[in-house]
Amino acid sequence: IMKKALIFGVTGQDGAYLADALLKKDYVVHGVKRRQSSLSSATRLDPIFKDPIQRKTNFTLHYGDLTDALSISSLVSKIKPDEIYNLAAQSHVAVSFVIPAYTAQVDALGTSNILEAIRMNGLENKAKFYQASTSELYGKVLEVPQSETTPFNPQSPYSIAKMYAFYMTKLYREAYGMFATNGILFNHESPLRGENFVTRKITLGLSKIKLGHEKKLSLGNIDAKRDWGHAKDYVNAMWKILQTDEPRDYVIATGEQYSVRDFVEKAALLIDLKIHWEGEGINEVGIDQDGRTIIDIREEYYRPAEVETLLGDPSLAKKDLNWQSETTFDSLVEEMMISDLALLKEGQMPNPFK
Ligand code: NAP
Ligand code: F7E
Repeated sequence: IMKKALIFGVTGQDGAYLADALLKKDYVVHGVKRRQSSLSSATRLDPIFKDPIQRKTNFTLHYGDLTDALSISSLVSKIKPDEIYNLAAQSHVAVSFVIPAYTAQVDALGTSNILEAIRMNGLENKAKFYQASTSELYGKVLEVPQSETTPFNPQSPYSIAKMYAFYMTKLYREAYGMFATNGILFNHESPLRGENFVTRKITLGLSKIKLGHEKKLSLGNIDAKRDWGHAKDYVNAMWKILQTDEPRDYVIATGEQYSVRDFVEKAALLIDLKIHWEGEGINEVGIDQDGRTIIDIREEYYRPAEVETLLGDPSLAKKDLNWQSETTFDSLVEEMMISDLALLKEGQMPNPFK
């Protein structure tokens, strides 16, 4: 019989890649989307629903919201899933400083709502639970590189809400014997990345400059360093984490680090823009070979507290899960640039799931 998965946050970047991956593994997939004013809020799922030979018959969307405990409980009791993936969140770190309480409602209490729904419906021994934890938990890092044993030191309302969710997941594993696990995922990107995260902002912004739609791209702290992988590889790790014999938490990362500045330079070179930098701090600018200022720095994109550097140690995942990041930094940047250029030129991006 086919396994049933329930994905919260199915309309997001990871939700779309995970739905596609599970359908390809012959799962019956149920996804939860929230009510939005626009009917096109599930556009990341279009390639799945539009594919004629696709697995769409095994794919159902339901309305629900993480802040509505009964809506979650009723979905869990109706579907009785074998695997539950909680990818739903207010996931933007900078925005979490503006709406901290809402971020906690969704990212912290929302997770508690799912865990309770599993328990109260008597599914502790049936439904495996995956929680989307994050490298942001390490925050102002206390050890380099960061592994499963590195202490947390969160620096944002987002990461503090996620810390509650991390420990609730661990608690339900230890207190109730549930198969409940955290993937501590470092940044992962793709053509489907939200447009206000820095990588996508860069590939979209540079594409607009290249095509003459815009003159400049404004950024914040370009010296921040991240360990960037590809969402496609990372959703595979989520699935693997739920296929082990013993539930435990795993760091998922590439083990390599680049700065935002590196990302900008690499992406620009792919469209024949060679950037050099002048000035310092918020007065720094990026100038191309024709002397045009195409990058500037704005205070508004700095955060009240910054996470300067993140670098993961994925060796436990390699050992236990036989998982490792497959996509190089260069090919990640290239795929995102090609996709955004196509999107702006032709009104459509290449199918990201091919
Ligand atoms: P994303 O693109 O922002 O997607 C978030 C998803 O959560 C969307 O489907 C969103 O729905 C949904 N959502 C938000 N509030 C909700 C609510 N109240 N009820 C139900 N659903 C709600 O995030 P992502 O990049 O795919 O990341 C997936 C998860 O992993 C998130 O929990 C994120 O915090 C975490 N994470 C991400 C990274 C990364 O680098 N991408 C790294 C570590 C951890 P709408 O489409 O309606 O907005
Ligand atoms: O920022 C700097 C910014 O917003 C990366 C989320 O998926 O990954 C993500 O969080 C860095 C930061 O991602 C701009 O200050 C400079 O240092 O792309 P980001 P994030 O904050 O690392 C973690 C793992 C998650 O869990 C989160 O859900 O880039 N930066 N200039 C900028 N960032 C943005 N967004 N915009 C700028 O203009």
